[in-house]
Amino acid sequence: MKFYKRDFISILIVGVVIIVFHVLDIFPYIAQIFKPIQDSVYDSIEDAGDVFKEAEQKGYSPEGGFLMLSDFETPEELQKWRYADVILYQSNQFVSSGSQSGKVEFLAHRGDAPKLFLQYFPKRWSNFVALNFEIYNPSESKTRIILQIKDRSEKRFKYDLYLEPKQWNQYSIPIDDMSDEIDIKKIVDLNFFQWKPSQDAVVYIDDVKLITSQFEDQKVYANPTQTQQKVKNITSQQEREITKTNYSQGDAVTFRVKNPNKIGISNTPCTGVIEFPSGKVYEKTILLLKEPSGQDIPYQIKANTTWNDGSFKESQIDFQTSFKANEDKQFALLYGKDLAKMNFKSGVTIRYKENVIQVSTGKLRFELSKSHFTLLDKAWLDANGDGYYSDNELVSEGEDIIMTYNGILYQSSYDYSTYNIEMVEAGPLRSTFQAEGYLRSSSGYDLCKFVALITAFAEQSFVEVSLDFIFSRTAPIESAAIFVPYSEEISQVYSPNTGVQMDLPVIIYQSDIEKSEVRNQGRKLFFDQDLSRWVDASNPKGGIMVAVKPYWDLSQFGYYIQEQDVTLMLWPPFAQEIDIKYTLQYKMTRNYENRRNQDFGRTHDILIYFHSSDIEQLKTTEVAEAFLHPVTFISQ
Ligand SMILES: [Ca+2]
Ligand SMILES: [Ca+2]
Repeated sequence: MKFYKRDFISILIVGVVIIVFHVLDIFPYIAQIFKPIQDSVYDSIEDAGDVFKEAEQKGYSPEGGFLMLSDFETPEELQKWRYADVILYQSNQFVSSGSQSGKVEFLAHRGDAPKLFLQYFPKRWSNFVALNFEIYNPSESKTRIILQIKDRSEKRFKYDLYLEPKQWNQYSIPIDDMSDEIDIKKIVDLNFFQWKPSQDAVVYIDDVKLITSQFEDQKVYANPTQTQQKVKNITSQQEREITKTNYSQGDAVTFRVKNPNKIGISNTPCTGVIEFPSGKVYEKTILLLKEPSGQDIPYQIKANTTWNDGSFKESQIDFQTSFKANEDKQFALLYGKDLAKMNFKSGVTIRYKENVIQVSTGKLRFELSKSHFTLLDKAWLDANGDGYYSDNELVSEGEDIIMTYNGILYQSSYDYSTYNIEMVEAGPLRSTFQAEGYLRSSSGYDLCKFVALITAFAEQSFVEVSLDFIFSRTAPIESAAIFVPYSEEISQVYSPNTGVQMDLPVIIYQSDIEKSEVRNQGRKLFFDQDLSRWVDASNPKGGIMVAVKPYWDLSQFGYYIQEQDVTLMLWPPFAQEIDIKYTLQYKMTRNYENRRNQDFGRTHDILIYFHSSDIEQLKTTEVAEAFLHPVTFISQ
């Protein structure tokens, strides 16, 4: 099948990129030069999978966005460093992360420059955005240390570190700044030294790492001092806004985005495709996205197609912005070398753990199981906004896709053998994972294949799930459902066209075109209109909204809500059996309003939104409508 092939190729490409970048490039290099500690850190270099897994456990976290060069946690760490007129110990006296740091004594009156060299690191730094490290100065006065980085041709990048007394000094030095002076693909020396010190000096060093654009530190950095002008505080709130707005008016692509809804929508994720002229925008070209007001806003961009010279042609851009009712806004994307780069921290954090992939958006944290598909295996909503996800903020656990055929349940959660999950897109504003497997019975029989794209957005507490069911044989299905448990007790259910329901359980069901009904406690209420494509189940403290866009052109669907779960009935059991293979062949509309992952041939787009108290349904309505009727891009 066409889709399957493309799908397979994209996974293959992602796989190859990961292997090429992380294994061929960095790992063997480290393995080769890491001789003294190779055995303890990288056990089996032959097997890429093992190395990757092993490395994840040892703090090499490409997905977390950093390569730890030295954290001083083990005695072997000291072997990573070489020193001249310096004494280096492991110490737990002042520690910035973990339980150990490196205590460094620079000895006076020996050589001109007591020096500490890092011996093992990748030479290619172009894949990273900054060198991060922290130094504690225990003395009473400011201490000066010099960071020096050399490339193969002995060119030097020097950087004065004026360490504030009695505190950790946190540095994040942009690789871009180094690239003006040295070749960042051929770094051979990284050292810290003092120049002709008049007395011995002690400092503590920790957490030396190279970070990628995916890196997000939870800690708030201390303000860099005035003298450290090149130091970029990558995690401050201001950085998320604008750092520099001085740009020379030059090349730009303008485009308009329209909100088709009769209500205003705030901070809605916008995804669209824009086209650049030939020879203008390359991977490293600095771009600034301007709101109509002139303000710079964060964006995420990738080329879908390129011109012959490799410059970006059709490119997908993601950002978030607010619209008034039916508003149509014009944006400008400026490019050119005179622009000052805008820096913003990644809003979506991804951590690979042993059994799950953990995704945090700043509002919602969820886990995707690595062993079987339970949609969001667990989800937490930071309801009190304190930046932590506490146990009592767990909102859902153990979701499932369930179909029934011949009276037997087939569930996504039963497939432990063919199931696979991959990250297919990652960025500061949006990250997407692809899961696939089979709907399987408890006795191990498969009904159909499923592919799901799960998309998370920075600072949002909703997740989009695009689903595709692939049937290789005819099977009259009795029902198809998404089961979403909610951790708190649900006390009311709202769906716009059928009103508020207080008695649970309740079935809200569209039986035919412009015919819907509400069933609870043996009663049936009929409505002469289509059931709305979203439902909210809540209590006074919070709730869960589920919305669906079915791309199969069938009128029946519904919701079944019990006290602690919401079931989205993609095909309700009250309707007749349905031959989905036939449906997928002849009853599909391919008119996708969703521009996200637009090449994906889906049967359904689903939104799961967790929220805190919203009795008026204001924000919930906004989120639902923006999902069902997303903003449209109008190119000029
Ligand atoms: Ca440490
Ligand atoms: Ca919290």
